[in-house]
Amino acid sequence: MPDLLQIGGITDDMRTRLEERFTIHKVGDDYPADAITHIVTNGHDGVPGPVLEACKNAKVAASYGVGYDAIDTDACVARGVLVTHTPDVLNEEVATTAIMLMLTSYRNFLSDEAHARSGAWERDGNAPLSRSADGRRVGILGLGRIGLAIADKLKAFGTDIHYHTRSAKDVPYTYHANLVDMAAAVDVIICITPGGPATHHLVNADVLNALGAEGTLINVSRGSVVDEAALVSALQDGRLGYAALDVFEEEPKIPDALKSMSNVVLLPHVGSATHETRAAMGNLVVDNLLSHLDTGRVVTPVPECAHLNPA
Ligand code: A2R
Repeated sequence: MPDLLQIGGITDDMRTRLEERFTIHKVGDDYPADAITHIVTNGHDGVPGPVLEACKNAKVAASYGVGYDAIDTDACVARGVLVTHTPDVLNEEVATTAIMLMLTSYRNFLSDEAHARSGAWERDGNAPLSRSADGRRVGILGLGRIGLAIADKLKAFGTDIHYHTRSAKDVPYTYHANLVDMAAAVDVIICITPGGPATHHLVNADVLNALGAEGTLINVSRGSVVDEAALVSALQDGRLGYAALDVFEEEPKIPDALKSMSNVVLLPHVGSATHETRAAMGNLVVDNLLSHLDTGRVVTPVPECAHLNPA
């Protein structure tokens, strides 16, 4: 059986399917680098440079996740390694996470829940009023597969939808070629671009200032897209009103300053983390690897590697 290198964790279902066709080796153990033909990894661990260099005969690196900014695709292409990811199967889940972050922030559900649970309702009376999430102006930063799913779900809330991407799309939403201009025109920004150098600190102090003292920043993309130090400072100064975040620059570290703010909602990068969606993602990872074994082709190559996939 061909040799597969496992970087990071895989689910039991993935292991069961993979073990039928591969001998699995783990990256922390002694592994026969020359024999490795396939690699399974994830969007957090990627494929470390020394591993890629050691696995000279690797043909495929299949990543569990849609974002692959942790993988050096140029280095993979140079070595003929096809990188795959898991687009589409997580669109609805990540979109739901974004909507839940927005609703939680606007409606103060976390403090309301604590008010009910702690007995404060009986003791002190009603919880404070919150802000309505209906009829808001929302700017989606990155209107791709997930961004479009977010827009669809927002329609249920009578949202006026704006977006910023590098090129305008054929959609009935308001396009802003300039991100600061969009920030000034909306109540909420939802970040859902890929990570990596092209989007690093796209949301900077200027964007946060334009979003303003009543504005809300939501991030379900990558921590690197937002300048976290500028975010903390804008929230501390009251230049930005609220933030609701699923991703951070130094995961799993979250700045203490954010943890202490009541106008901030924090999640531990759970955008796609349901049994159903993770199972679909795991299946797609395995489908990519098995398809390569059976046909030489993969199912969902990342765009940078698509030319390596035989026609
Ligand atoms: O810029 P465009 O027209 O290529 O639109 C893409 C946009 N985007 C950007 N927008 C502004 N400035 C940039 N530098 C920039 N780079 C990319 O992000 C497109 O509308 C969107 C990405 O869409 P998809 O490739 O379909 O990605 P998907 O599946 O929606 O996932 C987005 C990210 C993942 O990479 C993970 O980091 C996270 O969501 O889960």
